[in-house]
Amino acid sequence: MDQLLSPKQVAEAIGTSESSLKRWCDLGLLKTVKTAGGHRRISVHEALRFVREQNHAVVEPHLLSMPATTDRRARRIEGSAERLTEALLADNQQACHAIVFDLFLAGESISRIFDEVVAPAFRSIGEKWECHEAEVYQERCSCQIMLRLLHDLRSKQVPPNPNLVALGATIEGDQYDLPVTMAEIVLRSVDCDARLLGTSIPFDSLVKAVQAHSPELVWLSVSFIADEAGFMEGFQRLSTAASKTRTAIVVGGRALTSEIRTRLSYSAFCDTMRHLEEFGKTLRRQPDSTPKKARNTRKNA
Ligand code: B12
Repeated sequence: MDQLLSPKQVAEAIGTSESSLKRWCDLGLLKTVKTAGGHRRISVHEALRFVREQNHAVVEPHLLSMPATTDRRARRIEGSAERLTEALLADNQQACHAIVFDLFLAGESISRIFDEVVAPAFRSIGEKWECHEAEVYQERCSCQIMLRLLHDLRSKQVPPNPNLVALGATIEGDQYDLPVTMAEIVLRSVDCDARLLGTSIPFDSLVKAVQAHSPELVWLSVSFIADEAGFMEGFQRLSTAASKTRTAIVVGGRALTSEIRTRLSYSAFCDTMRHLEEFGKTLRRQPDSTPKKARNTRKNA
C-alpha cells in the first residue's frame, strides 16, 4: 500500500509551512485522504505528483522516500547522460538513482529522461564496449542497475486508471528489457494501465494474451530480430488477432528498419519514448463508451 504522509511531513519535505500546505490541500491542489480520527493524510504518489506539477523544490527528499540529491547540476538534463554513464560504469547505484530521481523531482517528463539521458548513456556504454573501453560485466551490471531503478520509478508513479489496459513485450529471442520496461513506465505516466508481460515471448503466446485480455493497446519493443521471415509471419498473426479485439499495436525499437516497417501492419511506430507518450495521450481522449472503435483504422507510419 502507498505510504501516507501528514501535511507537516510534506511541508518539511518541500521546505514550506504547514499552514501553506494545508491551504493548498483546501484549494484541492493536493488530494488528501482522512484517517479514522479525521486527520488529513497525503500519499507519497500524490505528494510527488504535486511537487512535479507545481515545480516545487524538494529540500528533504528522504521524507518523500526519494534518494538524496548529489548536486544541483543533477537537476538539468544537460550533462546528465555523461554523469549517468560514469555512475553506471562505476557500479554506483546510489549516484544513478540520484541523477534520474533529481530530474524526475524537477518535473522533467519521464519520456525525456529516458530519451535524452538513459538511452544516450547506454549508447555510450555500447560504444565503449565496442572499443574495449568497457568490460562486458560493466555493461551487464549497468543493465541491472537501470532495471532496479526503473522498477523503483514505476513504484513512485500515481496508480493508473484501470480502464485503459495495455500489454507489452519483446518477441522471442529479444532479451533487451530496458526499452520495453521504459515504454511501460511512459504509458503509465499518461494514465494507461500498462502491464509488461516480459521479454522473449513467442508470437503465438502474445496472440493468446490479446485474446484473453482484449487490451486497448499492445506495445512491442523490437531491438533484435533472430529470424526475419518468422518475425513477419508472427507479426501478421498478432495483427490479425489485434484487429479482432480492436487493439492498437504500437511498435518501436532499433531493429525495426524502415524496410521492415513497410511490410508490417500496425497502428503507430514510435522512434522515441516521447512519441509513445504523445500516442498514449491520444488514447485517453477517445470517448469512453467507444474506446477502441474510433481507433480501428490502421495506418502505417
Ligand atoms: C545492453 C545491451 C545488450 C544486452 C541487453 C540486456 C538487457 N537486459 O536488456 C544484451 C546482453 C542482450 C546484448 C546482446 C548483444 N548485443 Co547489445 N547492446 C546493449 C546496449 C549497450 C544497450 C541497449 C539498451 O538497452 N539501450 C537503452 C535503450 C532504452 O535504448 P534504445 O534501444 O536506443 O531505445 C530507444 C529507442 O530505440 C526507442 N525505443 C526502443 N524500443 C521501443 C519500443 C517502443 C514501443 C517505443 C515507443 C520506443 C522504443 O526508445 C528508446 C529510448 O529513446 C546497446 C548499445 C546501444 N546503442 O543501445 C548494445 C548493442 C545494441 N548491442 C550490440 C551487439 C553487437 C550485441 C551482441 C551481438 C553482442 C554479442 N557479440 O553477443 C548481442 C546480440 C544478442 C541479441 N540476441 O540481441 C550492438 C549492435 C550493433 C548493430 N549494428 O546491430 C550495440 C549497438 C552495441 C555496439 N555499439 O556495438 N546487448
